[in-house]
Amino acid sequence: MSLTPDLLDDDSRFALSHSAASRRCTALRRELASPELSFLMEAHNGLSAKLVEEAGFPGIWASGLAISAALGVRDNNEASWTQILDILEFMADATTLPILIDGDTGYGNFNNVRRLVRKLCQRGIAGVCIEDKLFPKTNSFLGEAQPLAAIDEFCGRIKAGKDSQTEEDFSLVARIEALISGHGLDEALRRAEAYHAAGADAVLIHSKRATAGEILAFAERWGNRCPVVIVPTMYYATPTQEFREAGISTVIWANHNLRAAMTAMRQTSQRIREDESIIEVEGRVAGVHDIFRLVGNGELEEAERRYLPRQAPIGAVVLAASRGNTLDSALDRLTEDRPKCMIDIRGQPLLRRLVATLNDGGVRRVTVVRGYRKEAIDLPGIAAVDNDDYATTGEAASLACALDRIEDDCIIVYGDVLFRRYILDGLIAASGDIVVAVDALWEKHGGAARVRDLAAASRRFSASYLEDAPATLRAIGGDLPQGEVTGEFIGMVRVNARGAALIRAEIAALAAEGALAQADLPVLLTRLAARHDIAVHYVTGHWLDVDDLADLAEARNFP
Ligand code: SPV
Ligand code: MG
Repeated sequence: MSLTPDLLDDDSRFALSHSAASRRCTALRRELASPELSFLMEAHNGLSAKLVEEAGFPGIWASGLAISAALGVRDNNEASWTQILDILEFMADATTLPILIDGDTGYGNFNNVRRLVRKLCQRGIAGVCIEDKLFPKTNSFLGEAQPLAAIDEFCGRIKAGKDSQTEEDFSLVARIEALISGHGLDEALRRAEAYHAAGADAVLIHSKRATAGEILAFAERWGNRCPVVIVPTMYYATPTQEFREAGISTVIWANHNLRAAMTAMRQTSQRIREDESIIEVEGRVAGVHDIFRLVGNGELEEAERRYLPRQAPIGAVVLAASRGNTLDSALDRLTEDRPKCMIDIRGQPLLRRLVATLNDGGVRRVTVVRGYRKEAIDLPGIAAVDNDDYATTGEAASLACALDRIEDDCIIVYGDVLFRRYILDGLIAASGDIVVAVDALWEKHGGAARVRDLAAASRRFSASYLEDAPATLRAIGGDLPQGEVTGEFIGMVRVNARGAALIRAEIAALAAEGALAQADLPVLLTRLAARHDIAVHYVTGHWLDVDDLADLAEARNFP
């Protein structure tokens, strides 16, 4: 079994994270010490750190210039050392690679270096590079003859850093700026000797010349007394093989991710600004799913499965294949070019409102069965299946088209219904394999001419707090004897996995009898009620279906 940090007690967790930090320190130390030429690649935040790892580099250079620039400030210690530390924490969390941080001058004297090194070890940073200049520093490629630190003072910083590391293999790289500041090779070698003697694990010899002559000369005279690190930003044309042959330990590609990002962002911004469109750049930029993959959304989904309370995913099948019942010619005209579910209700198609209520209630996978004017049903976030025989078939046949969508908990609902969210919540929470929503206040709802799916149940609605006897369905239909009617079916059903199986079987039976085409949802439910318990969930208003202009007006006032 592999141990994950969450399963461990505090001591073990400390040991584990401690060993992860140790592993990174050891990995960087190995890269520095190995006779092979190694490469560290610049990163300036968590994302670029991930990309460096993805590219296969063995380690990261957390460049002061790049981190500062990414923060929009100068490479002059304008970002505080703790702000840099925060960025480093994101970078360390984002990768498993060892990180060598560009620690500038150590942000002060020996005392600042001590605290810096302790904090770096705590955060799993594998090494620090400090340069023999004075705080606040200036980037090496700016100006001439920048003042250098006195050798003994800088050696104190090195010793203080090495004495403060809490990870055995933490590395301190001493950076020599003598060549940059115009002091020549002898001074560079004198400093290298002193820094090595003070305990530096490697020296970084920096140069701003366009050719590698002085670097190669340094390497030759230094004779590998300790590993040599270089930064060929300015002498970039030198073949890498020459560094290898010179016995260089590590090459730092110091700022190329930041510069590449600048070029890409500049071009992209300009293009979008000019085009007032993103169509041209779409194929040239990383896809959003690339982002999700890189930052590990897959792991989060897995963790959600492990840690969040289990909720069966709830789907919905919306029956919207027919043109829809209309009781007046005005509504007829509105449905000439679209099905009723696409009629506008205060700036939004009715179906969009219905889907929004479903989504708000946690119903995510919504499938709409289309038929009449199917091209008009074109909403984001829904799946569509088509009943192309919509003109000669009814709701049961439409439902049959979506049978593979009815699994686990699922709402089956007419496409021209609106209801308050709590009705959906209640239906989802109600127990029963198949539960139908029935309005007990049906007589108050709509005019006498309304076409109703009346329902008869084993008991009437009760407003009593104590009433908890289950109500089961006897039948749904337009012609039930008046005395038996206990409410009006509102066109919403909830099924669970067993209920879905019952519906599938009943649809198969209807098909076998040649009765599927003509069957509507009330017929299907009434047949099921004859042999199984279909639960009735009573509601009291707060829903409507759109059958005439009055309904439409009411719908337009619906919250
Ligand atoms: C950095 O990347 O911040 C460096 C290297 O220190 S350089 O910019 O070349 O000085
Ligand atoms: Mg720097």
